[in-house]
Amino acid sequence: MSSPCPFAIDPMVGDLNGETARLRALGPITRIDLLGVPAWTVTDHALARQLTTDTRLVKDINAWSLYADGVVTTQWPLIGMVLVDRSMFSVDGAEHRRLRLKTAQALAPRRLEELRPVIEQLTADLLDDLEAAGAGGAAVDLKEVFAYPLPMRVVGDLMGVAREDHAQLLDWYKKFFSVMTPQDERLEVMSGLDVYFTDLVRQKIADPADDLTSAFVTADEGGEPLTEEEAIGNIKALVAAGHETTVSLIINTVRALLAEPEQLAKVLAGDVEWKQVIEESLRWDGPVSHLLMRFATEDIVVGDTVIAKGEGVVMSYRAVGRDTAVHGETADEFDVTRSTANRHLAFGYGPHICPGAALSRLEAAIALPALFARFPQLRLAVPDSEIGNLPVLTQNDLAALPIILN
Ligand code: PLO
Repeated sequence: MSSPCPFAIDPMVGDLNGETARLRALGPITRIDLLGVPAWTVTDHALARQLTTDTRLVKDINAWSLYADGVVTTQWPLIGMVLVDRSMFSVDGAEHRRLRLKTAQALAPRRLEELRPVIEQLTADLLDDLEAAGAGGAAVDLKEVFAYPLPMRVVGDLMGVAREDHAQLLDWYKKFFSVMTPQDERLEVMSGLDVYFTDLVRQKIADPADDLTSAFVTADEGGEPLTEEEAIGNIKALVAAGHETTVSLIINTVRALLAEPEQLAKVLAGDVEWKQVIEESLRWDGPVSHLLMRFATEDIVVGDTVIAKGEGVVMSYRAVGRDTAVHGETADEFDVTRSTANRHLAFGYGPHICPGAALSRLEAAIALPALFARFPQLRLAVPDSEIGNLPVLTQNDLAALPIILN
């Protein structure tokens, strides 16, 4: 591979804002080191749009030289982010459209309206739990008690995953994402998930119900049934993406507002819409720091850089959200009145753009106003500088958000 000494991404996520700034300073596309494995990463808005729509970049891991040559193996801690079943996350072109169609239909804004009362009820239940946990002015972790269970319940209901299995799934995903998990344990978690979702698919084939898993394995207006492997791959992608990211959207937004009381006041006074707040949060402190990965099927020339055939390309969406060419010189600041807020690429771009974007926006648009309506005195229980990230390299995952309710 070309230039030496790629910029090493800190697996412990000690200083996310500093890292984002340093990455951006290295230019629109730069070399990074992901736990010993080199790749390119894109930090520029225009270039991210260009490359996420470039058909010479594909998601199929077999196009990656380091994998094909046996340099990257299942011993690499991030292998689970790229070595995935055949699914809408790993396939391109016409096959990708086929694999995505049933999901796109189930997550279309009109269909999501049916979910609104369900999400409202789940939110109300969790606010009760929160009130109980924070009674008497006790500090309580908003992540653990409120934000963390909500998206899992929503995506679990959508996919037909039984409520009693959620704790097990959440525990597995925690271990899956953490770089601290020993690799043999991570591989065990991955096979646990595989067994679990294989069983789920077989059960829905035998006894279809009104959920998206059943839609995958039956013929409907979204087309013929997917194969068992495709259904399993899609479900794994949806459950992981559907719960992990929305948790961060909710708590990162709360954190940003609690750190900026004047901005919060504008929102609570109705001068700024929640919709706008959510977009600014996605831009400034979105759930995904680095999206792994696309692979070049031929040499791609980008300015004076050549992405060689077989090399991997990451999208550093956090850095992209701070692009001054799009958001101006104040791009590093959280500002709920920013006019360019909704021009972020936090959900990606191009054919693989997040199919769950509308669902996550709906969850946040229900959860956030309900939280502040119920607890108008909500405040941080620790200084903002003490809030840290989990050791998760790709995601922007707070360890906890300690708050006091009233
Ligand atoms: C999680 C493990 C699954 O077996 C495969 C999979 C598919 C979709 C990925 C997800 C994994 C990790 C989280 C990702 C999601 C798509 C969107 C989500 C990357 C690898 C984001 C953007 O965080």
